[in-house]
Amino acid sequence: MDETIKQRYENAKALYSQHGIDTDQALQALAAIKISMHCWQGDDVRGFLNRDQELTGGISVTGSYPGAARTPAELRSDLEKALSLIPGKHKVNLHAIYADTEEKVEIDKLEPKHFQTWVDWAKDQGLGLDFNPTCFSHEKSKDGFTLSHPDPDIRRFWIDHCKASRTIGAFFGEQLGQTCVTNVWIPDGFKDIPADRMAPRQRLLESLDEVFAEKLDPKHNLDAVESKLFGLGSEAYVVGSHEFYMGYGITRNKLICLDAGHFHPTETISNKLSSLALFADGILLHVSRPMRWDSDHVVILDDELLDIGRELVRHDLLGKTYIGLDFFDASINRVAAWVIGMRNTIKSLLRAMLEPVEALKQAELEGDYTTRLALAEEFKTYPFGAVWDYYCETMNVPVREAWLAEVKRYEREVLLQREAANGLS
Ligand code: RNT
Ligand code: ZN
Repeated sequence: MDETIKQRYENAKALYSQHGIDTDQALQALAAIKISMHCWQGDDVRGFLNRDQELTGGISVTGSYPGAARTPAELRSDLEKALSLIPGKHKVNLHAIYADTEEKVEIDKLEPKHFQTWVDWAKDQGLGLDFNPTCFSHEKSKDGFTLSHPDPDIRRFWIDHCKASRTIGAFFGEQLGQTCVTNVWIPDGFKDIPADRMAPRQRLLESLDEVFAEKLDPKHNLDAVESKLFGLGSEAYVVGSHEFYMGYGITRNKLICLDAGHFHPTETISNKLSSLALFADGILLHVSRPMRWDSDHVVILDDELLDIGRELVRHDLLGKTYIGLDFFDASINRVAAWVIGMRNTIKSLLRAMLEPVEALKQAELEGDYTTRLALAEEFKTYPFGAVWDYYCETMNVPVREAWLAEVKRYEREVLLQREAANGLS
């Protein structure tokens, strides 16, 4: 243990304890929280099945930074590198298109065996896995509709794909002894003003009921449904809106997924948690950073991220909330993108744990809003960094920006070699 880090931590600990905040306890609680790191940051949401298909569904990745993973082995290597620079034990979130198989398999026929290598790897690494059906970047979704498609044959295809995905999720959960969250997001929507807003929603409702008809052991798999307000090419109308999935999730006992980029630009998901938690069985978060639109920027330690952390910690929602990341930036080193987003999300939780919540609530109850504001502001410059550094040191990951040198080395020795190999072929 580095003496300076330890000394700074002891000083910080004393300061926080004056407000009854136990930093040791906070760090213990923090170490128990798993964040689901999305695999798709590593290769710009391409996956390994149908690599010739373009990315569709109204989502978009910009940038051409070298070194994107091209194979499951490369992606796993990149994930391992990132995870080695992030404190704690976490989960990896896969999409169906990341199946690791030589077989030419259609996505409605995917089986657990197509993900066996991922499970073996996760076991070996001590990781949990989460899952998502991929209802985009496919011939059968190219007109923009999947589970709500007017053609029953196309609906059938996507229903079967989602069912297959749940089976795979349950397999992950059972094999790894950790619940898998299988999240359904579909792109369905209209670019321009619809004549009928109701019929697609009615069809989606029926399709989902069929997808979820089979009861699965909740210890192995939990289902989530993700809403959205608009996408590229679905500006006028998205079938699976927030209201739709609020109703669906609450009546069908599904986790409701809130993606930070899926609402109006000034609307925040942090402000929704304390409402939703009163009614929903559970919540899944897609922590993302929308800039002017659902742009999926790497999450930074901004006010909204801090507020998400606060809401989860203050209302003790961590037990019923699953935290996942969802961003894709191809303009910077992809491994660094993961490390930055994950470390920031963990920091936001720690920051929240080191706030004088009881004093703030008491001031509020007494109508003393002056104290509430003063205390909240002063705490912003408390030595949070000393506690964070100590946490990284005790968890055996690089302290402060030391991780960057490791990513740069990996870029030189591994990522840039991929480009060189590409150039030769
Ligand atoms: C799209 C949704 C969805 C996807 C991933 C790849 O707007 O946020 O979660 O980003 O499934
Ligand atoms: Zn999302």
